Amino acid sequence: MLSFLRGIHYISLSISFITLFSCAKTNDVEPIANIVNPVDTTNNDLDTVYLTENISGFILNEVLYDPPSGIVGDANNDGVRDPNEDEFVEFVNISDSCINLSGCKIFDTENLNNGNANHQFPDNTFLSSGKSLIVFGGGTPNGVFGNALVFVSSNVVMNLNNSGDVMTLTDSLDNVILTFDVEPLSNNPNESYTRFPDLTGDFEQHATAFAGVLFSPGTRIDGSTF
Ligand SMILES: [Ca+2]
Ligand SMILES: [Ca+2]
Ligand SMILES: [Ca+2]
Ligand SMILES: [Ca+2]
Repeated sequence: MLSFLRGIHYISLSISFITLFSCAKTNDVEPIANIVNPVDTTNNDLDTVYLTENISGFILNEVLYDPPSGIVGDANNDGVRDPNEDEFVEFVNISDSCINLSGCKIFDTENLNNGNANHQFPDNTFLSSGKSLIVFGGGTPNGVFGNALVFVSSNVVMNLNNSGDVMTLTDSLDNVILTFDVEPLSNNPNESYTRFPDLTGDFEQHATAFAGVLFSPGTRIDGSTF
């Protein structure tokens, strides 16, 4: 475990240099030598921080665990509707910092129990303040998606069971950052659940929130960019 932490420490120091270039507006990189507890203490709104339990403002805004039937369910826009590949989760960085997601992981219940992440964000994954990020279950996403950072699940499809499942996001040290429980909403909606209003509201079915539109990966419910 100690050697593992040393490895993380080494990687974090390496990334700190890259950070300066990946978030162009960064002029005050939060000291990350204290990787176990890297609280954002800077005030200039332009720093870069790791996603940890101590960072607020990383919002889960939309979840499509039940892609609609037929080609309208082709959420990743690769020409094929697939019940697992077209699943997605959408996050938005509403903090005033650039967030480093390197090494953060996404699990469904089954894989949380066996310790194998469905998705792990690669090194040098930085989400700028105000920007969105989506992770599709799989496939070959095709489109702009509101200029979001776009990923496909790196290890295995997310497989968020319509009948009940929990999506868990952890930081790079395996601390749980947030969870989304499908169970209270497990009504096979054939559309996504989105916060309504975006970012601040409770989760509602997307077509109810906005005039029959079934999902909006990377954008606000009305298709505009974050
Ligand atoms: Ca599903
Ligand atoms: Ca597709
Ligand atoms: Ca599952
Ligand atoms: Ca959306």
